[in-house]
Amino acid sequence: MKKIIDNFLAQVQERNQNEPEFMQAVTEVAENVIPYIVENDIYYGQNILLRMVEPERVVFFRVSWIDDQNEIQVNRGYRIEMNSAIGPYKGGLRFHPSVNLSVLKFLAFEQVFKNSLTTLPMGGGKGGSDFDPKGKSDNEVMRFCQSFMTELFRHIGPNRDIPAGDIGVGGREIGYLFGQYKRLKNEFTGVLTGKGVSWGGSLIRPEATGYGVVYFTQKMLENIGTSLEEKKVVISGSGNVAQFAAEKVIQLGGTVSTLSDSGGYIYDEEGIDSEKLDHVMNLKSVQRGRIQKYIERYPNAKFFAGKTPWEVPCDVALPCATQNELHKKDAVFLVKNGCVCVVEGANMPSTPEAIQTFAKNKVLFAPGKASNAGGVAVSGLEMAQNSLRYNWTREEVDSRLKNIMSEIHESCFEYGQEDGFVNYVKGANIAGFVKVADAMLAQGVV
Ligand code: NDP
Ligand code: 2IT
Repeated sequence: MKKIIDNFLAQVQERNQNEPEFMQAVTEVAENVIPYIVENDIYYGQNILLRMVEPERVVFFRVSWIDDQNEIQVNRGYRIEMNSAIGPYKGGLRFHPSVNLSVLKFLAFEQVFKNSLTTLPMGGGKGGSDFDPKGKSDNEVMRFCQSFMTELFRHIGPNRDIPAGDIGVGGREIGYLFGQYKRLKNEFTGVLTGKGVSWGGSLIRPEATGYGVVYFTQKMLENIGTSLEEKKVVISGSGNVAQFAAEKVIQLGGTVSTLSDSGGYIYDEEGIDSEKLDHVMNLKSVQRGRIQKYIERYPNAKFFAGKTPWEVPCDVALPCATQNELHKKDAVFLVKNGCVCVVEGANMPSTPEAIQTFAKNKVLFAPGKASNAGGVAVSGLEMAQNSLRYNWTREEVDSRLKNIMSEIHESCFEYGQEDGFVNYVKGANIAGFVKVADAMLAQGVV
């Protein structure tokens, strides 16, 4: 079996030189899915995984725009249309200087499995730019978004490809992107998700990823006979996902001790309660400031520059910032300090060596493609509401989100059994694969 997997990965590597993040995501899937393919006659000999690692289409374009000093700036824009077997391409846009083809291909590849797990009819895609919104004025961000959409609009559509937010793309950016799409097409359609509620957005979409992560955590803990109540929770990031994960942990009686950004982490031993979290939300999302400023308002808390929060003792860890932010040494710290459950809010935040460390030590571990699927799931519900030309209430959307997270947990449970333990990585990869592979087989050689 190892030889089959190695041969497959060598073939993919040969075609995708200098794409380490993409290879990392493919390797994890191949290790779980190839043994399953070999065991199951209908998939064997169909080169199905080789087809799945090749994007259906990649769009790569120039984005020129004029900054506030009247200088012409040039960025790169991308959209990876990975797989449309079970629905139109769906996935976020990331604006961050680290964006490149490898990062977006790993995200698009994971999105295919994640969207399949949601039970909703969505294919997988991802896009973005190396544009850095940090330190830019609202007008600069608007001009960038308008220029970006002036090319992207011809490739997307409500039945073709439906982008949304990700790192660096929130409500403000979705607004500018939507406005430009509408001008260019002269059509008001649900072409993007994460829209404002007064112009086609869904209630609970901003909260959905973070809430979903915590609903999934609840299910994992329930399964070992415990709950989030009185648990100490360490969270990284302080953006959209981290903020609403923290909000839900607090609502469910857990204590949130840390939050972070690319400058370092804050540790508040007394716990970040809802009033303090409101302050963080204002600091990060309104003032667009640094998390370090938290200690000016709450001087009992400490700031650790340039560090990640995994050295803080906890019961539950929720990495919610970015890829490869939790390494083997961090996993060793978490195990040593008694952490029982790690649930990914970000996409691929744990390195393969960290995941192995969790597995070896029987720490419950959920991969982002399962545990952070609540965001894209509510995007799917936003698309459904747009098609119906109707809006569901908060309670309706939240209850559907809870059900979806519970069903994803069930799928991981069904496909991830291993010696009386649930291997959520294996469960998510196989359950996500089966639905897409069956659709691809039914649709012929595509
Ligand atoms: P935001 O832009 O709102 O926040 C990102 C957070 O992560 C910020 O605190 C940011 O710090 C930190 N961060 C980003 N890049 C780095 C880096 N290279 N090193 C250290 N810290 C970093 O993004 P989201 O909260 O939306 O996304 C967070 C993660 O969740 C990403 O992995 C994303 O793909 C994933 N995700 C998002 C979903 C969504 O619906 N938004 C859905 C599913 C997954 P700083 O402010 O200093 O940059
Ligand atoms: O990684 C993700 O799932 C997202 N950024 C959300 C994608 C979406 O289409 O809502």
